[in-house]
Formats: sequence, structure tokens, C-alpha cells
Amino acid sequence: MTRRFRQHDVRSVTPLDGVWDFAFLGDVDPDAVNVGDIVFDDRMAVPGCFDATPAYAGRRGLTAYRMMLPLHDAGRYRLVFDGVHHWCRVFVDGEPLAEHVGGFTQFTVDVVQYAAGDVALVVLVDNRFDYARCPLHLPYFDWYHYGGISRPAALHRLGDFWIDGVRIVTEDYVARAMAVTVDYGADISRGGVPLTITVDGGRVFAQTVDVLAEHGQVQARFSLPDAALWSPDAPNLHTLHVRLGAADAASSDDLRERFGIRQVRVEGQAILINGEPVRLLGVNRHEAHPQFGSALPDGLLVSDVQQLRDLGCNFVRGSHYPQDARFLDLCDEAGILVWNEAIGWQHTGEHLTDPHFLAAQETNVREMVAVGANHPSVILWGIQNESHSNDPACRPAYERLLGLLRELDPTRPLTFASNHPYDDVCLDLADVVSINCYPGWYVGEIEDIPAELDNIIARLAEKGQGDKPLIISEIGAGAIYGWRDWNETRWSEQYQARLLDTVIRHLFVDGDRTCGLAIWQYCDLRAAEEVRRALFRPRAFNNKGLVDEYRRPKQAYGTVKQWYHKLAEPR
Ligand code: ADA
Repeated sequence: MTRRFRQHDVRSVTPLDGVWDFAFLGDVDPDAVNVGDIVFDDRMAVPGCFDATPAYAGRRGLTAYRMMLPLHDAGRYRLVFDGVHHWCRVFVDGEPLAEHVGGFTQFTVDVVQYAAGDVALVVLVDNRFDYARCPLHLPYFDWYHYGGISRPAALHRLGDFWIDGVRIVTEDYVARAMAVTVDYGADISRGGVPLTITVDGGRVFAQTVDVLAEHGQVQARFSLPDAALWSPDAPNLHTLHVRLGAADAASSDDLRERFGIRQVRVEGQAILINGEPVRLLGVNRHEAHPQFGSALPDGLLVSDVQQLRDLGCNFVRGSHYPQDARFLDLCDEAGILVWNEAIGWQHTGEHLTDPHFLAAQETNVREMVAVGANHPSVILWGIQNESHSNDPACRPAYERLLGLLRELDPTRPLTFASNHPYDDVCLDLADVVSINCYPGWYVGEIEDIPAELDNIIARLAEKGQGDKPLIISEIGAGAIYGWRDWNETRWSEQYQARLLDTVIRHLFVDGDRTCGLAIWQYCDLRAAEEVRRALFRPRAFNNKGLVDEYRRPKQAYGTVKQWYHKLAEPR
């Protein structure tokens, strides 16, 4: 688990990253597989995407991963998977323990009372599209869905009681007043157990809590009068360490989290961080690379964040799924503001009225919040990219998912990217109005962009959405890296640069209605294999990146960089 800080001093954690045994089983029903009979005839990296390797490129099917779990005793262990694509079933010693749906979120599996020694962990991992089993990944989405154990995995040793999670909330940034919720669990009732919280090494809370053989929760409130605030310009971070159990006791547990003291709120057309309006200058970013698929190694995460800073970005929309904690750690440190969204892409009423789909969405929302909530960089939660928010039949789904988000986290504004600026029926449910539009690319010419953006703004005002923050959450043009042409037509680097120059000038120099821009998109990425999609995606890539898939800058990179740096200067 390559987080940017050590999460445990007391709890023993064994990273499971490395090279695992692997078998590609193909078009096989997972229910028909006897894991004991699998012949592991290959090997695969974890984290990694098997179909980003040449041997399995472009293949869809059931696969099996295996490694030996080192269990030192017959106690309680917890497997933590940060992301497995798209569907998986986890077996320990041949016994199925859990299933998980959706590739971009963390889940855990408890492993209890196996005899000490090496025990086989087998994970059946499926990258096929199957609405019944996994409605969160569908073949028509506009990106390539890789498969594999794509984010880090680890084995935690738990004692008789353990900490499940810690949520840290800034209640009042001026007074530096914090509220912390600690969730814990136990196998046997222990009665009173000391719980202490330290921040940056100083004790801020101590209480004896009742540990019973069930879920428990404790709330702590304290203030940190001398602590520095977090903001994009000064991303000051603090660490909070919770310890449950006496320091000298054999059985005790701990968890360290990192946080920033900051408040996000909306006021009129502005998004405020600690009372200061921010202008969001950013890009949409997919987790994608031809050699790694969506399993980006640490080195690439670091260089992506470096490049975002070089570009002058203070904002990134994590399109279109929950972001990896490792990326969020880097954004926390860089002061890059993040829109973190649950997975979803152009769903119609067919899905948005289906209880099976909505239940999977709710789980995805919960899992996203569980990982993202302590990251100060996350300033917006989003759902359902470009779904049918113009269809009244879909409104209950928007109400339900946004309602759940509000319940899980009342401290962050909510949004969704709409491509229905003229007839959306759900915008009133969002705190921030976000519009995706492609004037000059899919519709009209570059010269039409100012009028189209003005029309959208006017229509939003007519619909009663004029007094809310507005983000243009997607806009852009395709350009083939290296293709420069006298005619400067579509697909040339010049066309993309001219289009984005027109957009930025119109939004931020001619006007000031918009508080944020997320250009579509940071890097080129492999498109879905669906024929219709591939036919209008040269190279079968979505080529709207400011950099290509290997992060080599196109001409538009320079244009945007100049603008973003200039616009960041004090006004
Ligand atoms: C949409 C969508 C993106 C991408 C983009 C494009 O608006 O939200 O995921 O598909 O268009 O490149 O056409």
C-alpha cells in the first residue's frame, strides 16, 4: 500500500503487491469453476491489468490470480483490495468468502480462523461485460475497460478488536474546530478500552470506550488553534493517529489518517475555500496508459501530477469513477482540487429505474466516500456523467443518489456533469451546475463557440440556475499527436489549440460567469472496442488529450499552459 504516510504503527500489514500466479480461463461461468482444479500456467503483476500485457491484449474472460497468504496464527485477518476490475470472487483455502462489483473502489474481506501457515488466496477476476453480475461497467462506455487486480492489495492482522475507519471533518475552519468519528469492531466483549487521538504528535482526545462484540462508534471534538489551514496555494497537511487499547497491551489497534483543515462551500456563483472564491482551472483525467491499463504505477501517478502542475492546473475531474487514494494523496500535497465521481456513463431510464443498477450505484457511492472523505483535495462529489437528467423518469434516481451523498457527507457540494443544458430536469438537485458541451467539435465550428456558451449560460439563468456556480465540465477537440497541417483542420494539433484558446478566452476574459473549466481531456486513451466507437476514434483512441497516451505534449498543451498560468495571477 503505497500511501504517502504510514497508516499503522501497531497493526501488522503485509503488502500483497508483487507477481502472482495467473490463469486465463476464458469464456467460463465462474459458478462452474472448481478453484482447486485451476492450472496456474502464467504469472501477472499486482497491481496490474492483465489485458494491458501483450499476451492478453484485448482479451475478455474469466481469470484467476493466486498467491499464498502468510497467516502467522489462527486469528482474524483482513484482506484489503483497493480495486479489482470489474467483478471478482475471493477464495481462501478453496472457500468462497466474498464477491465485489466495480473496478475503482476499495473493499475488504475478513479471513477468520484458518490454521497458521501459508493458505492459498485465489481471486477469480472477470473483465467480461455482464449487466446482471456487474452493472457498473458496460461495453458502450467511452473508454477501454481493462481487467485485473488493478490497485494495491494488502493483508492486515487484526486483534480481538480493531479500528474500522476514521472520518475527520473541519467543523469551523476559523476556530480550527474538528469533529472526528472513529468506527471500531470486536470479536469478543472487552468492556472499557482506552482510545486516544493525537494530531501531529500531540494528544487531543482520550476516553475509555465500551468495546462490545459488535460495531462501535465514538465521536471526538477538539480544536487545533495553532494549526495551519489547507488551501490550493498552501496545502498544509496534518496527521491524526488513533489508538485503541493500552500502549503496552498485546491486543490493541491503531490507524493514522492525513487531513487538511479547510471548508468548501458555495455562495451565489462562487465556490469558496476557507471563504475565498476559487477559479477552477483544470482537466478531466482518466486512469489510462497503454502499458499499464488503468493500473497506474506510482511513478506515473507522480509524473501525471507533476505535469498537471506544470500545465497550471489547480483542478482535476476524476472522470468517470472514484479515484485511487494514492492519486488523492498526491493531489492533497500539490493543492490540486478534485472532483471525485461515482462510476456512471450516459445511462438512460432503462438503468436509472432499475433497482439492481441503483443498488450497485449506491454501493459505489458509499465506497467512494469511504476512501475519499478525508482528502482535503476532494472538494466536489459527482455522479452519473451525461446520463438522462433531462428525463423526468430519471429524476428519482438523481434524488436518491445525491440524497445518499448528502447524507454520507454534508460538508461538500454536489454536482453531476450534464450534457442537457437546454432541457435538464435535475439541475436544481445539484449545488454546482456542470455542463459538458462540444461546440466546434461535434457541433458547429470554432467561430460558433462564444455564441453557444452564451446561449447555455442564458438558458441556465432562464431555468432558475443562474445564481449557482457553473463549471464547464467537458469541452475539447481531438488532435492526433504530431499531426500538424497547413489547413489546420479537425484532428490537427493546431485546430485543438485554436479551439481551446477560443474557449478559455471567452469564458474567462470576455466573461466571468463560469467558476471552473475541466478541459476534455488530460491524456489520450484507448477507446472501447465496440465497433461504432472505434470507427469514429482514429487509432481506436480518444484523441482529445492535451498530451498523448505517453504524456507527450501537443500544441494545445502550450496554449492551455500559458492561459492557466496567466489566469492564476492575482486579479
Ligand atoms: C462525452 C463523455 C466523455 C467522452 C467525450 C468525447 O461528453 O462524457 O466521456 O466520451 O464525450 O470524447 O466524446
